[in-house]
Amino acid sequence: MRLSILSVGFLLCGFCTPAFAQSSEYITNPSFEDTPRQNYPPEGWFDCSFHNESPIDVHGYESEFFGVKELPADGETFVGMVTRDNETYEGISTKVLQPLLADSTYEISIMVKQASAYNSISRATSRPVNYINPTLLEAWAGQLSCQMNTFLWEYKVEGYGNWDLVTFNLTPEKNIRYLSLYARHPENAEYTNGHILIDDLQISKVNPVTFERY
Ligand SMILES: [Ca+2]
Repeated sequence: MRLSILSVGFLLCGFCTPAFAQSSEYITNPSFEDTPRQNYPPEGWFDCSFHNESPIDVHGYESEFFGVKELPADGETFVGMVTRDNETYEGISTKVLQPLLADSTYEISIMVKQASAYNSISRATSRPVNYINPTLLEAWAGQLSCQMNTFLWEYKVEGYGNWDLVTFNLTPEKNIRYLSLYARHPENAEYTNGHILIDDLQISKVNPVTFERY
C-alpha cells in the first residue's frame, strides 16, 4: 500500500509545475527555474517588457524556442531577453528578500551568453531575422519593480560562445529593494536585434576585513 501511494505521488508530480525554484539569501529563484515557456517570466520575477511587446522567455534545453538550443548553466532552465530594431528591449525584476544595505559590499555573479540563433521577426521589416547582434546586460536598482533608478553595472555579450561568469562588487549608496536585469542596445550603436541568455544569479555579502591590534 505504501508503495502505491508513493507511485501515485510520483506520477502526479509529473503533471505539476516543477517546484525546483529555489531561493538564496537575497533572491527568489536565482537560477530562473520554471516550466520552459514563451512570453512569461520565471517564478519570483516580474516582466519589464514594453507595452504591446512580447515578454521575456524561459528556455530549457529541449524547448528550442526561437531556435535556442543551449544547455543551462545551472538547473534546468534559463532566461532569454532581446533587443529590437524598433528601439524596444526586454527585462525582468525581482524584490530582494532582504534589502542590499547602503555602505555594505556585495559580490554579485551571473552566467551570461548568446545562443547561435535567436530567430524571430524584425519589427522594422516584418521579416525573419536572427537576433544575434551584440547586446548589453544591464543591472539597475529601484524602489519598485522594473525601476531604473540607479545604474549598477553592465556587461557586453558579443557572439556565440560558452557561458561567461560575470562577477562584480556592489556597494550601494542607498538600500536596494528591487533588482532589475535588462537586455539593452550597445551605446552608440544602431537599434539592432540582439539577445542575451542569463542563468545562476548569485549574491553574497562581502564581510569587511578587520585587523586585530596587538
Ligand atoms: Ca537555471
